Amino acid sequence: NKVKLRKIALITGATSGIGKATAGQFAKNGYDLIITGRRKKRLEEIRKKMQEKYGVKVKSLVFDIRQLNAVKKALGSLEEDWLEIDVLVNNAGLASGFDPIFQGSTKDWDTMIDTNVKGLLYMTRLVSPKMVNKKRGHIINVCSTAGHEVYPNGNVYCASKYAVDALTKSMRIDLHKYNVRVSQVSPGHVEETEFAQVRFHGDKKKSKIYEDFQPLKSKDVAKVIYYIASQPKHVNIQDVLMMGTQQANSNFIDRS
Ligand code: NDP
Ligand code: 8X3
Repeated sequence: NKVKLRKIALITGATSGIGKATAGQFAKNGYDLIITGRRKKRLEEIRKKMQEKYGVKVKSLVFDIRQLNAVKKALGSLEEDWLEIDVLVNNAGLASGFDPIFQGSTKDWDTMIDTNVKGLLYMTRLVSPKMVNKKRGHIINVCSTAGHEVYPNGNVYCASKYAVDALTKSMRIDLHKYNVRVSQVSPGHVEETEFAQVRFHGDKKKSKIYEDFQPLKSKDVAKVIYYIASQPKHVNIQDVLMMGTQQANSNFIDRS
C-alpha cells in the first residue's frame, strides 16, 4: 500500500497578516507550501524563512489575483510534483475605503469585488479540478464577520464577503460528492495585519482601529485554519465565526 506522505498547502495572500501566519502554521506541521502575493521581495523572504525554520519545501508565485491570465500563468508554471495540492487557502483579500454608498469610490468597489470574489473564483476554478479527479482535497475560504452581518460604511466589502459565504456554501454542494471539503473561517477584527492600513489607503490616524480594545491576532486565525485542515477525513468544519472577547459582533465592541 502506497501512502502519500507529502502534503501541499497553497495559501494566497501570504505576504502579510493572516496568510503569512497561516503559512507558518502549515509549515510547522510539515506541509510543503505554495505561497502567493504581489510583493516579490517579501514573498521571497518568507519563502526562505519557512524553508530554513521548518525544513519544508516552499514555492513562491508572484501574481495579481485579479488578473485571470496572470493566475493561469503562475499556476501553469508549477512542476508536476507541485500540482497535487491538498489544501487551498483562499485568503488574499482586502477592504478598500470606508464610505457611505453615495460617496464610495467605484475604483475601490472594483478592487474589492475583483480581489475578494473574482480572485477567489479564479484560484478555485484552476485548483479544484485536480482535487475532483483525485477525490481528495480541502478548500478553506477566508470570509469575515462582514460576510454574516453588515455595518455602517461596510457596504461593498460586506457584499464581497457575503459572496464568499455564498460561494463556500455552493462550492460545498458541488464538491462534497467528490470527497473535497469546503470550509471557511469568519473572523472579526484581526491585528498584526495590514488590513486597516489598506482599507484607509495608508492613513495612519484612521488605521488605528485596534488601539482601545484587544482584537484577534493573525496567529489566532491561522491556528483555526490549520485546525480545520487537520480534522479526520470524515469531519468537515463548515464555518468558524470568531472574534476577540471584547467584540460581540460587527457593531458592538467594548472600547471602554
Ligand atoms: P493583509 O493586508 O495583511 O493581507 C492581505 C493579503 O492579500 C496580502 O498578502 C496581499 O498581498 C494579498 N492581496 C491583496 N490584494 C491582492 C491581489 N490583487 N493579488 C494578490 N494578492 C493580493 O490583511 P489580512 O491578513 O487581514 O487579510 C487576509 C484576509 O482576511 C482578507 O481576505 C481579509 O478580507 C480577511 N479578513 C481580515 C480581517 C482583519 O480584521 N484583518 C478580519 C476578517 C477577515 P500583496 O499585497 O503582496 O499582493
Ligand atoms: C474584517 C473585519 O469588521 O473590518 O473583515 O469587516 S471588519
